[in-house]
Amino acid sequence: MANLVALLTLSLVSVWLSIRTCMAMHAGEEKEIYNDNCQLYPIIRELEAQLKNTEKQLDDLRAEVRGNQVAFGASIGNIGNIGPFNTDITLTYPNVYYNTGAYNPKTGIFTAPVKGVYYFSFSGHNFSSKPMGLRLMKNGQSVVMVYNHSFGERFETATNGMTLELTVGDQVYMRLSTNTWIFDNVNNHSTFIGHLLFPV
Ligand SMILES: *[C@@H]1O[C@H](CO)[C@@H](O)[C@H](O)[C@H]1NC(C)=O
Ligand SMILES: *[C@@H]1O[C@H](CO)[C@@H](O)[C@H](O)[C@H]1NC(C)=O
Ligand SMILES: CC(=O)N[C@H]1CO[C@H](CO)[C@@H](O)[C@@H]1O
Repeated sequence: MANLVALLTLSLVSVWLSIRTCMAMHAGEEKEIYNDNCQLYPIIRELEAQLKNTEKQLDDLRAEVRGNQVAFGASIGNIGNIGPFNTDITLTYPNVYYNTGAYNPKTGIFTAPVKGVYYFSFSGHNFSSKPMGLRLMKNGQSVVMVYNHSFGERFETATNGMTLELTVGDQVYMRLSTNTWIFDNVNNHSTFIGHLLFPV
């Protein structure tokens, strides 16, 4: 759509330029000739008004496109173990790599600013002596999860993700399951990301 407006602007500018050229060519001539060839002042004024209007529409479009750019990516970072707790908890990922603002690093909650289709994914890391359970949540409902049973003495990373349609105000966040642990350090193994794919 922005291309279309750019094209329209370009054609208006070229018409306006050719009229200006015509006026310039006849500028020194008799008034009648000038009138014959270039009775164009009203047209120019009209075109200028249209051009201004087009510029305004272009600015509005730019603002709309900016509003439709939504993305964040964060990790738990250098915190160590989280859990186990005797209830599910919402995880926070305070180490923000990028955030258009819809993700709150203090609460760990992403709030959809526009209606659209979004993609979320997460990864969780731990030493597999104890289980790790992670759920991707939408408004209190579990969407997808990973759950790892304890498997002995080795490090494991589990990931999952999903495409979701959200309306304005929908909340997406991560929950750590009861009696499970998650771990992260300076290597940023445990991450949570989300992108708007397209508005609907
Ligand atoms: C997670 O990894 C840390 C560091 O290795 C370890 O201390 C902790 O016990 C692990 N947690 C689980 C649930 O395995
Ligand atoms: C993890 O994130 C921190 C903070 O952004 C950064 O300083 C560090 O280099 C990252 N670690 C890795 C392994 O990329
Ligand atoms: C961290 C952890 O518990 N990892 C385990 C996840 O589940 C698979 C399949 O049961 C195991 O192979 C991993 O050790």
